[in-house]
Amino acid sequence: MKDAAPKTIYLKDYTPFGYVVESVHLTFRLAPTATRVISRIAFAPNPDASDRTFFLHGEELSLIWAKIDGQDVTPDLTDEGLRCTVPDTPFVWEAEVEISPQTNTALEGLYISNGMYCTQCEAEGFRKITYYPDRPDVMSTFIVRIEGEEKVKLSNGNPAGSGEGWAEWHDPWPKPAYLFALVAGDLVNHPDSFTTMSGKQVELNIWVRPGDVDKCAFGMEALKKSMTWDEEVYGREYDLDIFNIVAVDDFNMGAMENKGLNVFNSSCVLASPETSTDMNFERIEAIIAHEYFHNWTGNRITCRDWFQLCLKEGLTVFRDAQFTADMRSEPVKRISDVIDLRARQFPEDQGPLSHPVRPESFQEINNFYTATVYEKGAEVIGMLKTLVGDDAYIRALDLYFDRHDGQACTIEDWLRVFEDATGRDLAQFKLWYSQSGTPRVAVSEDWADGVYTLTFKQHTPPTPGQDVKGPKVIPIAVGLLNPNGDEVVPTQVLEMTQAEQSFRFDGLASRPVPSILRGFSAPVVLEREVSREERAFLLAHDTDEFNRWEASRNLARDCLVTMIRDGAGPDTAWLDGLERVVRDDTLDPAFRALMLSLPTQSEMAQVLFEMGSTPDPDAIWQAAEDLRGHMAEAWRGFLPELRASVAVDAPYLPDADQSGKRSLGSALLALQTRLDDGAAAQAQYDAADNMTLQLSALSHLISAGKGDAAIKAFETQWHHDRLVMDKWFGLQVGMAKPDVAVDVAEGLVEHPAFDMGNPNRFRAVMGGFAMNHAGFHRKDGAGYAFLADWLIRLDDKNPQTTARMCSVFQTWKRYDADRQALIRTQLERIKAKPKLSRDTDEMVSRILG
Ligand code: TYR
Repeated sequence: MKDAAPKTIYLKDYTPFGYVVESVHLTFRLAPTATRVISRIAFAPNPDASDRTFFLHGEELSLIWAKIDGQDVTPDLTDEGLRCTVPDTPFVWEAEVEISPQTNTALEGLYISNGMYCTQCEAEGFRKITYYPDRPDVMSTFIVRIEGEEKVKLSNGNPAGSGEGWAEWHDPWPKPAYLFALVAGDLVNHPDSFTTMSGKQVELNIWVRPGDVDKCAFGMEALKKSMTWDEEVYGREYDLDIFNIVAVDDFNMGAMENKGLNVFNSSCVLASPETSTDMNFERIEAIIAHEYFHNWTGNRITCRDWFQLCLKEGLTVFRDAQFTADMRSEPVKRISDVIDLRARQFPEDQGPLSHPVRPESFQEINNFYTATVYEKGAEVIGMLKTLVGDDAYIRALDLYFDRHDGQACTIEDWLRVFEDATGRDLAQFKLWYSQSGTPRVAVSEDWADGVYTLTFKQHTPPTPGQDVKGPKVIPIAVGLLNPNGDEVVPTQVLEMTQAEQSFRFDGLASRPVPSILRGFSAPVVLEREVSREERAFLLAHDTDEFNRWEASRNLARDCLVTMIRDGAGPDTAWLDGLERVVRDDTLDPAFRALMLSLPTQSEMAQVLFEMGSTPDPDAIWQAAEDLRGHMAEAWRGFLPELRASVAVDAPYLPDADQSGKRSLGSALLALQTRLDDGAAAQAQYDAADNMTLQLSALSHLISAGKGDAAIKAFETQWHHDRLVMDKWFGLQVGMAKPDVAVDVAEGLVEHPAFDMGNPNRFRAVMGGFAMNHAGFHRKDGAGYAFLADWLIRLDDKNPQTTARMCSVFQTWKRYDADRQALIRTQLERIKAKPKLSRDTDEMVSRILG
């Protein structure tokens, strides 16, 4: 809790800790409100450090006693830790503390979720467990003894014995404290095993509450696929005898890569066809892979300090995206990732929360687990791979693992392996890590005497704390088509390094049509005057699926803009082109479904804002409605038949093929619902034997205003299942008509199953509400006030989730003066809350600017 002025921590101030930790021995005596933690830690002076201050982090701990080399000591205690005089030779620190997992609602450190003990230590939760140098560059082996009556008691590493009321674990791999984990409870497991590439047997387990054991099989398969993939693609083998995954109901994030003991938000691991959608399955597969891949990129090689977070997260997101592309469809994965990047990272990078992929300062590190660090961090690695080529990328990664195994590293270390493996100078490329903001790249072209020239100008607008930016290295993948639609220059990567730069193409028979930024080869905004005809041409002919999709997306944006601003009718030429793609059964249904998904209302608000118009959320909503209505009418003749042609009549599988068909079917059903008063959606709802079909029908019924019966039926069917009920909460408020969204949200928080202490439930309602663009931005400000009330309420209990949710206000400067004033009032009201957490205080202050 903030008492004094919040303290800012700077990257430039890094110094190593004065001591190395040679071993850690922990004993836990579990009790809900009085758990005892006894630590024995061997320290030695660190020859690489000059400052010998002995400071151990510790928060919300009651110190019972402390000893150095067996002698009682009395350290100086503060709210943040302790200081003590210590010998200048190796010594053993011992201490006993008491903590209260039962009352830990912040879900950091050791807490109890649904009767089960679990921990979350990243980034700085270990200091709520015992006194320790809680920083990622202090690494040690751990021996952990757990005492308690719980049937199952787990920690990191390999099992090292157990008996009545105790279990011991040894982790032989040195690790920072943020990777520590402990779980204890009456859990059951879904067991399996894996033989690694060198023939070692690894025991695998997914641990869950007794009722959930039938929802583990998919996660287990995903784990084994991930293990195989990391061996085959990166040559990385697993390094312990056992790998445990635990599902936890109350969790602030998605999942956590603790060494040998991954802890998952139950929504990110439990799956069954009846309770999970295709999207859930795909996400679970990706998150299991992500956490597993961290074993090498994060655990074996970790971060020197939290400014280097992207070193493990950007790389691991990049790796999990490669994995998903290999398991499913590469273009579909790429398009979906770009949709997500634009929806979450672009607004961040273009607003008051903008920060570099490697930030240079923070007050609360929890606030920097962002789309910029994760997703833009992954884009930066994708660009690096594009620039050096696939073979050199693998050589650089091999060097990275060889050189840095067992170390806590920096972005400088990371870039140096690429420089050493390729001979390239990456000094300019490094700007991607230090400069915030989304670069804008303007394109112009010239055609004369058989020479075609593309000229690019790059510019990155100012962002908080960074007024002037230098030009970055931007890989621009380009292909050229001739007027017949044949590709005359296949994809090549233009390497832009200057503020303005031209590239020539000789020997062309006629003026080509360019396909620029294929595969979204860099996270930039392309600025180019393109006629509708040219976009329609690319929609019909581009060989790059991403750019084919992009052409249609741009046509959709243009169409919506003219409808909103000029009251024009829809662009029927684009719709004809779109119809051809949607009906082309040689194309992957998943791709066709993506072609059908329209820009979100929030995306349209950003588009209008960038064009210099003030977005009106009601007008945006209306235009999207009109456009969908028009599409439904225009396609009335073939909708039912096309939908029937992609119906799956085989037992449910969550694979790319079936889920692509269901996704296209759902997009078509959305349109059909506008024509038949919900009859087809209700029929799908009634017949559904899997959650994907059931939920898509429910969502279309709700948005048509015909959902009342299905909402009731759904609740009756699923009231016992927390994860399914999260969907029920989120969908009702997310799909509600804008004029009733606030009322729906107010009703849902009165529901007996609304539980603000459970982050999934809180996010389902509040996140779902904020996604309801026009509902949230209701003109009278009722939406803003509602959300602010709940953020104020949650802050005392769970600062991390509160702070994260504040980011829904980050785009506030897009809107009209009245709405801005209403939002400002709410932000100031949050800011004025007594005892506001450091997390929320930092977020609100940055958003206010
Ligand atoms: N390191 C985790 C991941 O991305 C994310 C995480 C971060 C989880 C902080 C929890 C947390 O408190 O895989």
